[in-house]
Amino acid sequence: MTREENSAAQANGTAHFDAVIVGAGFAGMYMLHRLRALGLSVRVFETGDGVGGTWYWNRYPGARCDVESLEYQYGFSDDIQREWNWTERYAAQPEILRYQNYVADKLNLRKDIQFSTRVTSADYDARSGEWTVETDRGDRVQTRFCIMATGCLSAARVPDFPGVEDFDGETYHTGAWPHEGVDFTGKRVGVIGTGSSGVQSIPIIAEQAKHLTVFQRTANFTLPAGNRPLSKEEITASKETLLTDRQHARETAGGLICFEYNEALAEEMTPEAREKELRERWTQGGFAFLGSYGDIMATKEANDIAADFARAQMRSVIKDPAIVDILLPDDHPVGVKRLCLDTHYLETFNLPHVDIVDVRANPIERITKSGIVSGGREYEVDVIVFATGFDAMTGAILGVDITGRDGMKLRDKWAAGPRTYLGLGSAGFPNLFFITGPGSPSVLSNMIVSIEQHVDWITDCLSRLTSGNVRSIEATPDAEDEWVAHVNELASETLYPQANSWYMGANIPGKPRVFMPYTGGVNVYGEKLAEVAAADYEGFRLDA
Ligand code: NA7
Repeated sequence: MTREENSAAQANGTAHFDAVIVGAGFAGMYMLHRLRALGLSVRVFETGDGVGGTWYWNRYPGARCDVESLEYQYGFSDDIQREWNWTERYAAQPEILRYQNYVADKLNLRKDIQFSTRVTSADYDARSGEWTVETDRGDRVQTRFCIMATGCLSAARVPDFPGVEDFDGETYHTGAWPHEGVDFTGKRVGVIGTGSSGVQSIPIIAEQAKHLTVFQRTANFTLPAGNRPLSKEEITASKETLLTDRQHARETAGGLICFEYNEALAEEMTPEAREKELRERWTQGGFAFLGSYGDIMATKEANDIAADFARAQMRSVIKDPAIVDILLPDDHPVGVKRLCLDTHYLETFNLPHVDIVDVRANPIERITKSGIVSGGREYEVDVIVFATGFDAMTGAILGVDITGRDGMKLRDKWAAGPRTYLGLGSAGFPNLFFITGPGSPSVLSNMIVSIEQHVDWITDCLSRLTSGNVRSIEATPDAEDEWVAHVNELASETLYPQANSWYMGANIPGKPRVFMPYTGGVNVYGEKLAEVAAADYEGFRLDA
């Protein structure tokens, strides 16, 4: 926009920025920091009244990251990593949110963030090459670059149960938890959902509730988190190596260095060696288990060995054989739905005041004034907790009405599933970027590593555009088609598509079944990003 156009826009009440960022979680915060350093004018819009994204909203009891805290932190700043001390192997939500607020203070980020504001639409005007962004607060701003830092698990979703509005008691969703907390003391509680949020919150809710009924649709593999306080020695040692560790993490498939993948194939190992590997990794806790041998996610036979081992461990904790039958997963390979890290989850079902209802066998029919009906029986409760997950990966992006070139709606373009080039951009939507978008490693990796990878790439790209007199960048349809096909092909070589997971959009009735993340690994993906940039953004069209 020329100076004259900018003045005219301001006279019309339309502010202009070089870049608008949607969302102030880990991605939006770092993106803002990098773009300000480039000298760009930036405005961040954030729905919450504080920074944090996922960690701002998910305040349910027991909320904790399933990636170790020493790896789940920014790696771009030596100062930040030296000043901040984590206390536990896996950080709890309040500690992560404190960290994000500390970073926001340190980098003075808030002055460019408009809180309590939801972006409602973004429209591209090909003539001016500008996006017009509107919000639910009546803002209307123009920007050259629009960056969706909206997160992969941020559109919380309550299933469309008939009668849900008739319920007389309290209802909560784990992903939009009240800031003042919830006291379950003396109450009959129903929790619907047994993904990570259910698995983390159920043991703590059970400590307070008079009675707890858990409604489970899919039995999940849970394995011990092995959480513990971090020692002073571990913290000190991590500070010496964090920046090199982060580089090292980018060279791994998962963006993690807390464990290594065993490359030997299951059939190349003796049964004793496999058992030893599985047991050690199970005891270590966390996702190391999935690295027990090289083909665990590739063949059913190899996966079955690990799944049987996991079921045996789980079975040993549960006392009642009838509950074993409900809690043990048997309809999907281990690891193809997100593994849930367990802290006293399975033991909770040994308590006399905790019941589990199999809603796969008896689906929830309706919610009444006083409870939940499944299998023709009403379970009376005072409180319902929906731990029912998110419209993952695309929900928050498509929650904004995005219109690109020639009036094309992103919602229409993605009606049969998301289409991106590299998970970063989509043909027909110039200068629009997604951070950790569908088609990138995102949720299959350490999110902070993937966020930094994308933010660094976008920053270099914008630097190239603004200094090189390039007005716009846009994925070409051919490059996008090839990338979508490549992502699908890689996924089809794994066991991932064999489960009804949110990775596949399968948790939302009517959502297209497409495996959304890139399974090739952060390392391979990073090489591709670097090649594309080195070839002057090959696969993108640059217009002067
Ligand atoms: P998830 O993992 O999507 O879990 C949601 C749970 O809710 C899961 O058990 C679902 O069963 C269940 N669900 C969803 N809809 C229904 C209906 N209609 N009836 C019964 N049960 C239902 O979300 P979380 O918040 O736990 O975790 C999200 C991610 O955050 C997690 O993977 C980590 O990466 C961190 P389903 O399995 O679909 O049969």
